[in-house]
Amino acid sequence: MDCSQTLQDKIVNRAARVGVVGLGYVGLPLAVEFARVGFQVTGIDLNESKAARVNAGDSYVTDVPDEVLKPLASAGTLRATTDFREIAGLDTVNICVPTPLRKTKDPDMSYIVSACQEIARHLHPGMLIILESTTYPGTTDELLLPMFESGQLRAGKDFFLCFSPERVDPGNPTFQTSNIPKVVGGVTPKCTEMGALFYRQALQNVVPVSSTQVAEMVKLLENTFRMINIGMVNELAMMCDRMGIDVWEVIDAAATKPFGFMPFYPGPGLGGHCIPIDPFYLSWKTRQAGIEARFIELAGYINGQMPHYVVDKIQNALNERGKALKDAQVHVLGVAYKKDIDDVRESPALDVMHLLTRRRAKVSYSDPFVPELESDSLKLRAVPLEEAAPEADCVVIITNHSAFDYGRLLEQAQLIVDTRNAMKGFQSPKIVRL
Ligand code: SAJ
Repeated sequence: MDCSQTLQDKIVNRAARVGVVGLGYVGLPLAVEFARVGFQVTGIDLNESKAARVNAGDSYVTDVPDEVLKPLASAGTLRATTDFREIAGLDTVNICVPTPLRKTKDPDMSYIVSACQEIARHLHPGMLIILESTTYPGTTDELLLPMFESGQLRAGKDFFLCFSPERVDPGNPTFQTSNIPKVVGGVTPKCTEMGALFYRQALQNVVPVSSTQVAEMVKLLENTFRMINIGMVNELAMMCDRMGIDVWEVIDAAATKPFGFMPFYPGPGLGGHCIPIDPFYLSWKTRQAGIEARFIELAGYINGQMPHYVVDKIQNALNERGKALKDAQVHVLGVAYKKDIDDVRESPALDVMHLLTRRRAKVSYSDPFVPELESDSLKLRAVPLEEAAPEADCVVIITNHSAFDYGRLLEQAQLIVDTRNAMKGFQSPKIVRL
């Protein structure tokens, strides 16, 4: 029997030994989904403490509650290790490692390359390998395939290679890994079939596409779409501000259009490890092909300007009240990159806090999800809002967590700069909106 039939049987019978490399906010939920439907899953991560916490059933990913992880860890259906040699005993491997940008805005492929070097070392006939990390179109065929075909094994015959974009929306109460449609494209049609068969065992809706490039590009379209529209609405906010028009009212009224419109909202800048970053994987690749991705560059510039715009707004608001920004006590409300999560990666709050410090303001913060914060010269512990609000010359709302009591804030604060329209419904001369 050829190895594809063997692998298909193992997948359908749940006998395939599943591996996930990278146990972050993408990898851990994925590993859990396959363990929940009865696969023996091995998570592989460089980080000893992550592996130990998974094996103890102690989740560090908001979307994976302990009560879900613990039974799987105790039963041994999901176990974690730092030992890449375990790949030799696996039938499938999903690669869910970070794809950051270098300072030069070029893709940093080092995590993918080192994971694939380990996989190539232990590659054996009958394996299915799927890259999930967001990357430029062509990565799977141009970078991974040669690494895996360096020996005698050939894709589509001896092993199967696909790309499938991760679409995790951290903190989304409705859409989680199991019910988010899963796009998958293979190096060959047989690879696509194998990848789709694999995902169908644990996920509700699988969307096969004709190639790895299409699957890679799908993800970049999705996130570039968001980044550019956020940039456009940030620019609109600056226009409306200059013309004395309430941009929030404009957007809410435009959103009544039942077709052909999707609301995006201005904010203090673009945070997270995807939206501010992924589009630059696309612009980097298109530049190699001699095409300038001007929309991406422009939106990147505008979104990058928003922290400066917010600090100017704080300075002007203090000015109008006869206070200088220098030596003013500015309290930041919410430092995570978006509401109701604990992740501060690329958070615009960090940029705002650095800029305030550079302009000699005294900075403190409250965030129920982030007890302490360390970023370059910033080293702060969260302060309860009840304590900080009455003492601050200005409170700036950067992340509109649901847990904050905005009515109480209005009673206590002298001045509120609101970058998220969190004070919607309150009218007061104390409130300055984007
Ligand atoms: N933001 C705005 N205005 C908006 C929407 C978002 O300023 O109208 C800001 C947010 O505050 C945040 C950043 O943009 O700082 C990113 O927000 P996000 O809602 O895109 O959240 P992410 O990056 O956690 O998740 C996104 C996913 N979100 C949605 O589809 C709603 C999705 O695009 C991807 O699955 C995910 O990135 C990813 O991993 O690629």
